[in-house]
Amino acid sequence: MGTATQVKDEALVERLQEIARDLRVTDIEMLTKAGSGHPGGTLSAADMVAALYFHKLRLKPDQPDWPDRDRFVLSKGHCIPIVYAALAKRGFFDEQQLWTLRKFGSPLQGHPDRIRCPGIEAATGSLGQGLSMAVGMAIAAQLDHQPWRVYCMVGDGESQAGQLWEAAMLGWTSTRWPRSGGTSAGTSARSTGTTSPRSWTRSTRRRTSTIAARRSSRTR
Ligand SMILES: Cc1ncc(C[n+]2csc(CCOP(=O)(O)OP(=O)(O)O)c2C)c(N)n1
Repeated sequence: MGTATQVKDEALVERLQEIARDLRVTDIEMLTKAGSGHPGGTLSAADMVAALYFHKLRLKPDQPDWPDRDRFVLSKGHCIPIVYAALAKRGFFDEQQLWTLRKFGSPLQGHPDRIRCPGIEAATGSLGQGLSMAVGMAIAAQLDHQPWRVYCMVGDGESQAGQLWEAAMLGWTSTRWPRSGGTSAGTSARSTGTTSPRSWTRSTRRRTSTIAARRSSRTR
């Protein structure tokens, strides 16, 4: 049984590697045609983008706003061309659109446009903000007892932004909020605390102002 699973996984990995290779080629062609962009960050994201769009994410390309879809937030928004390549390959829009990257009036801009480009969940590009949006979406799903999941990709340089740490803290804390009735958010089994979002906000505010007061007394 172990061997059979292994073979199946190898076939999947091989298929995803092939897709990632195609995405890389498309990415470089797009950037070359546009005459600008971020080859390093886009190429390094290819494997994960292939795994997300061709294995993990539950999506309906003909219905980009399907309410139960999984969400993907590319926090390092400057790397969006590799996602455009994946979206076109999945059928969210015509592949010919790819050659309009960064052109005036195109829905495929150098940073993602949630309103104009199908399949985009968040307008990102100002580094450090995407995880906050993703955590907000995940909390919304959790509070509404929705089954969809949220994935977020951040850059290693971007990880130095303090806002990311704050978003991670909020995400972790939200797994401790109690859920009334529903069990669908995936984290409900881990729900052990008795904190409600409102009382959590109050106590965090108190803790934050205590830390700020301590800091200012140290600097005096
Ligand atoms: C708040 C903010 N500061 C600066 C930039 C400019 N900027 C664009 S890409 C980049 C480097 C990002 O590095 P990393 O997060 O490691 O991403 P990768 O190397 O994967 O492209 C910077 C500083 C920005 N987009 N947002």
